[in-house]
This record gives sequence, C-alpha cells and structure tokens, in this order.
Amino acid sequence: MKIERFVDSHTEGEPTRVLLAPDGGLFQLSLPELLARWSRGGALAVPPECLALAANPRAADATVCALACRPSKAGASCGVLFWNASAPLGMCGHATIGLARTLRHIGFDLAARATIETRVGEVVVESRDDGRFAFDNVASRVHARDFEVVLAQGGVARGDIAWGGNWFFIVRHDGLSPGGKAGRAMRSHAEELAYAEAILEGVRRAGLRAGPENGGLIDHVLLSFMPSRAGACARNFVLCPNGTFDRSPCGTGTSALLATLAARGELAAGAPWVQESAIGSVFEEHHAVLADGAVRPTIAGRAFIVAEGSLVFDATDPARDGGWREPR
Ligand code: PYC
Repeated sequence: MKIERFVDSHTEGEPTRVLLAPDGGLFQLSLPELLARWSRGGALAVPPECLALAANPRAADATVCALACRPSKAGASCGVLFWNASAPLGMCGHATIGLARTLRHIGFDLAARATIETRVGEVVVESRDDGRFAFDNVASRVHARDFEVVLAQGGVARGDIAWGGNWFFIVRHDGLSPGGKAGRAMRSHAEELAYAEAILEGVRRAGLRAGPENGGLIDHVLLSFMPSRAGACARNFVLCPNGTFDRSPCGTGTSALLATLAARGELAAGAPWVQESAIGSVFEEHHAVLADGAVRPTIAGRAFIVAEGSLVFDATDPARDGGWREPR
C-alpha cells in the first residue's frame, strides 16, 4: 500500500491530514482489510513511518491523520482509520468533518447524508447548505460517575468516565450542575495542560479502565469550563494521548460530555448545545436518547482546506520514523 497523496485541512482550528491513494482517490483496501494488515496478536499498531506523518517535522504535533479507504458495506461511502502521532484513535470528530470537506475538495461524489465506517462504528455525515458538515456520532455513554483520581502533587480530581468514540475522564469546572461546585474560567493553555496531564497520570497510576470499547483505554481528559464567548454553553480543554490539546471543541469529547449531561438530567434530548474550544472556536450540537440510555450526538462545524500534495519518503532522512536515527 503506497501512501502518497495528502490533503491538509483544519476543523475549527484543529488539523487533519487526509491520506489518499497515489491516484488521489480512496485506497482500494477496506477498513477491515487495513486493520487486519496492521494488527499483531489482536493489537492494532500503526507503522512508525505512518505515525510520523502526524507530527513534527512533517506536521503540527496536533495533527490527526485520516486514511480514507473503500467501504466494506453496501450503502457506505468510505472507511477511515484515524491516528495521531502516538497511536490510533477510535473515532475523531474534527477529522470526520475534515475528511468530509476533503472528499468534497477532491471531487468525490459524497452523498448528502454519507455513511462513513470507522473502527468503532459507523457515523453519518451531512453536508449543510451553509458549508458546514454535521455528523451523527457513534452511541455515546457514561461508564462511571464521580470517580476520584489522586493527583501526584496532592489532592484529587473528581470526574465521570464516558465514551464518545474515545474514552474520556471528564472533570467539570463549568458550574452547570444544579447544587454543584462553582464554575471557573479556563486559565492559560500551559496551566490547563499541566492539570490535565496530572489527571491522566493519576488515571494511569490507578490502572483505571473503562468499558469494552477500544479495550477500555482511558486516554483523553476533558476539562469543562465556563464559556468565554456569548452564545456558548461551556468551554473545554481536551488533552489527547500524544500530549497535545485539541484546538477544536473535540467531537468525541463533546459527545462524551453530552452523555454525562444527559445521564445527570442536565440536558434534554434535542436541546441545542454550543461547545467552545480552548482557542474559542465552536461546534453546535444536540443529542437523541437511545433505547439503552446512551445518546446519539449530532455535531456541526466548519473545515478549511490549507494544503495538498505528495509525500516524499527519503531513506536517508533520520526523522523518517518520527524519532531521530542517524546512520551508524
Ligand atoms: O474531534 O474527536 C475529536 C478529536 C479527538 C482528538 C482530537 N480531536
């Protein structure tokens, strides 16, 4: 499989790199075939030279790669595998919007409501007349509420563990829970990054796992704050597994948050939710409640194409695999 063509976009500030076949279209293997090719002993491992496409010096460290391939089921438009510089993601909301925008850009015949296969389930992307894309995410649900994680510097962070296509530990400072603790504004990115890293470290030290999806790996932290802009309901800061923070409002993170708001009776089905990101961009959302109590979030946002081209793999490049390896 030769990875050659790429299109870069950003979705509300967060970068996506869509990887395409040498002819500029979808890869001709399906997602199940790709997963089988890249799995060893049941564990999915993205090859290092592919992980390296999502990080310095080839890309901004926050980049999520989206490899677009042919669908495995009738009625679906395509399959996609997402990863960042450290590991594969389950779903990725901002990159789903980036993928839809990219498919339009390359002239792919994207249905007005297109089904896209991800490794954690199907999502449906709708093209809106105002240029935005909205997607119905995978079913999102709460695994545990009010779980306390001990922080190395002292104290605890209390949060909910919820699934929105990735597993999140959610700590709320938005002041929205009736009778709950007062809210506060987001501090600097550096301060919230250190706080979120301390929480993720606490999650790992405690050996905390969630439900069966994606092996129960809790690898994202979502901090929820009071909004800074008019019209937004809350602002978030999301720590991703590669140590970067999401510049978009995080589609999977907001889905997990909607699941906890719904489970706590704090947001009714169909009620609008405007989610502000760490940099001030927004997604507009609502959710439906499913028969088993999980929720199906619908999330809308904008994506912009910023570059397209061909990748070059130089066998003598010490940074070819992401690290730095001088020939010995
Ligand atoms: O939008 O779901 C998302 C996402 C996950 C990691 C970065 N963005």
